[in-house]
Amino acid sequence: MQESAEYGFSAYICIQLQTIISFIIMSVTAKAQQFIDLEDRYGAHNYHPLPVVLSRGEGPFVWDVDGKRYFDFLSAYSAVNQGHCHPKIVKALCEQAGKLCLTSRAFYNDCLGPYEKFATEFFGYDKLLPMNSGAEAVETALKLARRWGYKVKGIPENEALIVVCDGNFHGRTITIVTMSSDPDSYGQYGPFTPGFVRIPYNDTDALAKVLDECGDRVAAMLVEPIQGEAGVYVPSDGYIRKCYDLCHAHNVLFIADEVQTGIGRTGKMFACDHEGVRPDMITIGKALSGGVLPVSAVLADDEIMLTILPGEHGSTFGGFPLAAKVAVAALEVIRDEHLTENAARLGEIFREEICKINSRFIKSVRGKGLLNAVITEPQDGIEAWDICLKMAEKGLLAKPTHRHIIRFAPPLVITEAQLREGIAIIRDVFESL
Ligand code: IF1
Repeated sequence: MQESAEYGFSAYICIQLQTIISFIIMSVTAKAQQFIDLEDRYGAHNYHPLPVVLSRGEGPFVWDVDGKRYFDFLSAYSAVNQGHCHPKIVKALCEQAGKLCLTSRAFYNDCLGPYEKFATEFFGYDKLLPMNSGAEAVETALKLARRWGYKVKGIPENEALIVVCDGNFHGRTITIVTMSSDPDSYGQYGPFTPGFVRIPYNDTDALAKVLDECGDRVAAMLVEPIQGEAGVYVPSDGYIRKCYDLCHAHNVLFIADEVQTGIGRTGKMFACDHEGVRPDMITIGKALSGGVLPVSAVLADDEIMLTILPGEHGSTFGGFPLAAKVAVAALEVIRDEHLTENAARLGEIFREEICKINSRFIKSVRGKGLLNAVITEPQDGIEAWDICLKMAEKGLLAKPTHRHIIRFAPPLVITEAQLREGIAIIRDVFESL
C-alpha cells in the first residue's frame, strides 16, 4: 500500500502543478475562479477539468461565465452530436416536462411504446431495452449475453465467458472496469467480476485462438468499433467484419459498443456500418439524447432480447417519458439535418487540413467522420495539456486522452466554414509552439 500511496501523492503533485500552470496560461478570472473553488471545496475530485467555466451552449459553440466563446471540439465526448441545446430537442423536453416526467415501468405510458417503435425501425432491430447511462447499457448487454448463453447456447450456468479487448473503455462500474486494461480505471477497485477474457485489440488471430480454445463457453465478444478513450484507435480495415464472422462461426454473439461512435459520429449511423456489419447487440447512449438527458439503450432481436423476462432487469428512469420524447427528437435531428453525411464530408476535410500543419508536435492524425485525434510529440516540456490550454485561450476546447493524444470531435451540426475556423485555431497554436 505504501508504494501506491507514494504513486498517488506524486500524481497529486503533478496535477497540482499542471493546475497552477493552467491558471497562469489561462489567466482565470475571479468570476470563473469562484466556480472552480466551489467544485474544489464541495465536489469529489474525480476529474481534472481544463480551467474553463462554461455557462451557455448553442450549436457548435459554448460560452464561459465571462462571455468568451469557444468552439466545442469535444462535444461532451460525442453526446452533443446535434449541437448544444438543439431547439427541437429542448422543445420536446420542455413540452413533455410540463405533462408527465416519470411513471416508472410499474405502469404503461403514452411515450415509451411510440419511442421504441420509432427507434427500432430507425436502427433496424426487433427490440430496444431502455436504460440511462452508457455504462448501464453495457451492463445490460453483458446480462443479455450471459442470459442468451445459458438459455439459448446452453453454456453451463455461471461458466459464460465474454471476450473483450485491451484498451477498451465501456464505462466505470466495477464489472466494466474489471474488463479494463487501464490501471487508472481498475486500480484499487477489486475484487473483480469473473468471466472475462481480454485479448489484444485489432488482432483477429488472438480472437480465433480464444474461440478455438474455449468458444463453447464464450457467450459474446464486446468491442468498440473504434476505441475512443484509447485515443480514437481505428482498427485495420476488415477487423470488425472478421471479428463478426469468427464469432458467428463459434455461435458467439458480436456486441458493438457504439455509445461514443454511434449515431452519426463516424460518418455512418454506426461505425460498424463502415464494414457492413450488423451486430447481434448494440449499445447506444450519449447523442441518443443530444446531450439533454442521460438516455441509453440496448438494441437486439427477439432471440436475445426475450431471454430476459418481466421483473428480471430494469431501472427507475429507463425509457421514462422525458427520455422517450427527447430521444425521438434527437434521432429526427440526426436524420432530418443529414448530420451523418455532414460528419463524413467534414471529417475528410479535417484530417486533410491537419495533415498539412507543419509542426514537430504533431506525430499523426487518425479517425473517421468527426471522431478524430491528433497524436502529439511532447517536447521542450510542452505536452498535449499545454496545447489544449493554448487552444482554449484562442477559443477552441479539446482535451487530451492518455496524456499525448488530443481528441477533436465537434458537434456534427458544425458547418464547413466553422470547421475551417476551428482548424485555423488548431493550426495557429501548433505552428506557434
Ligand atoms: C468519463 C470517452 C471515457 C464510452 C463507451 C460506454 C461509455 C463510454 C465507448 C459509458 C463513456 C465517457 C465517460 C466519461 C468520458 C468519456 C470517455 F471515451 F468518451 F472519452 F471516459 F473514456 N462506452 N465515455 O465512451 O457511458 O456511462 O459515461 O454514459 O467517465 O469520464 P456513460
